[in-house]
Amino acid sequence: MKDFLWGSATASYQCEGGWNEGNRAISMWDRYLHDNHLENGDVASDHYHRFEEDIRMMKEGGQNSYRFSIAWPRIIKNAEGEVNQEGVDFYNRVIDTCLKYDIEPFVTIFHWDLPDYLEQNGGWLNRQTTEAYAHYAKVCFEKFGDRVRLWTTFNEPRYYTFSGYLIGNYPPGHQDLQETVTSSYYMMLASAMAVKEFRNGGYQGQIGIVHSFSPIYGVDSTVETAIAARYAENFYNNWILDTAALGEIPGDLLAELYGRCDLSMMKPEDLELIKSYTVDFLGLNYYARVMIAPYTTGETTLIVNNKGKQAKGTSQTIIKGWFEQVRPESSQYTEWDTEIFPEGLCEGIRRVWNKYRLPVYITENGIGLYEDVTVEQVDDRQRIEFMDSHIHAVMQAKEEGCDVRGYYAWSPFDLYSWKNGTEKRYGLVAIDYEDGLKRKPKKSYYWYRDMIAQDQKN
Ligand code: BGP
Repeated sequence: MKDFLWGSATASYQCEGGWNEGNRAISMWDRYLHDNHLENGDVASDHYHRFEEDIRMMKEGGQNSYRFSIAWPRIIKNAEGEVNQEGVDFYNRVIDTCLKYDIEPFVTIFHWDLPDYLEQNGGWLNRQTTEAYAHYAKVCFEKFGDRVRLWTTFNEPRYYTFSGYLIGNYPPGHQDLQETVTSSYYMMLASAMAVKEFRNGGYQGQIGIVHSFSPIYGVDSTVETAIAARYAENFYNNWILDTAALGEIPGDLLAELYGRCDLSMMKPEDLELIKSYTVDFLGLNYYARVMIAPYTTGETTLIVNNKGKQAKGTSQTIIKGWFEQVRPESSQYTEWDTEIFPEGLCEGIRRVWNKYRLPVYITENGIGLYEDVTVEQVDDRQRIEFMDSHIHAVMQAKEEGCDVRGYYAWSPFDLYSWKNGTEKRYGLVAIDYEDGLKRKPKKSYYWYRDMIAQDQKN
């Protein structure tokens, strides 16, 4: 299919390494992982030094776009907003390499690596971070806007704030509804501020936002389940998508939060700005759906657990009075407890397209697996099957008339998985961390290349 973007996606902290090179400031993840002696991304995939080889492999793998994020701590040195030229030079090289290989750069401005100097000052709980972000976004547009045509303000603000402030498994590791609401709000405000900078600067191209998208399915067709599903839609999806695309925080969500939280940070002039500066497109990261039932769990106030591989079958979200997540037992699950449900991607695109009528990109989709990468070629047929079924779902939605413009595999090569480290592998290309970070294409790499070639013939 001509013009369709076939690519793969990374995030700066997860692949670059070079954490103390190029005059880079410390990020909140450096501090958190170092202080807690957890596996970190100090070296990661060493993309900082090997991006040329990695991008060349994307080209040789038939891909025509690369989604990556800019590390804020590489670009802005300190709270005063001083620009780090070495960081700018690095991303100039990355972008120019993409263009040399005819690869469309698709740039995420923020993929979770907040500079530590801002985190120490309250991070996303502090309104000043929105101003700092707007300044940083403007610097990105000014420095790279002559060559980049596709921007997104944030990667997965919901996942980021829920993990950091509700579940507490990401830094800063809190469990507090008020903080979840405040940080979410400031991120969405900051997103609108970046869109404003982008529009006012008259840059080429388009700007969107990337959402961690879980289409909600009810267990049955009762009224109670429909009401629970609405709560879940607000909780998982609407507060990001409605706010970014329609310029409105869902009213029924605000009504629910009103008694429980202090909403005084939501100033009329902010809401005006959010209303005026909506996005051009939506990026959806799809890993799985969420199935819910009405809340029946007695005294539980809030359970959001995501224990990952150690506790397969125990991940669950329950919000008192709203809904509880249900595990469809007949489904298949990955080793990391993610349901495999490709139909949800097609249905999800339909819903998003019908509701917002904005172009959609599938900005992440992939499967995390344990793999022995010492072999000559990793035979990752499970990944091929996963991608094949999900790409079919995307194409079906497209054939039905949904405006889907691209698909990005997560990820082009193995990289650091937040908190899981390097044993959870997503790459089309294997990285042998024990053997000089050698790159070796997996079977899926060639499968993806051939699939793209076939599609481009049509
Ligand atoms: C998304 C993030 C990515 C990536 C992916 C896989 O939520 O945008 O950064 O990490 O999920 O998640 P994980 O590495 O936790 O399996």
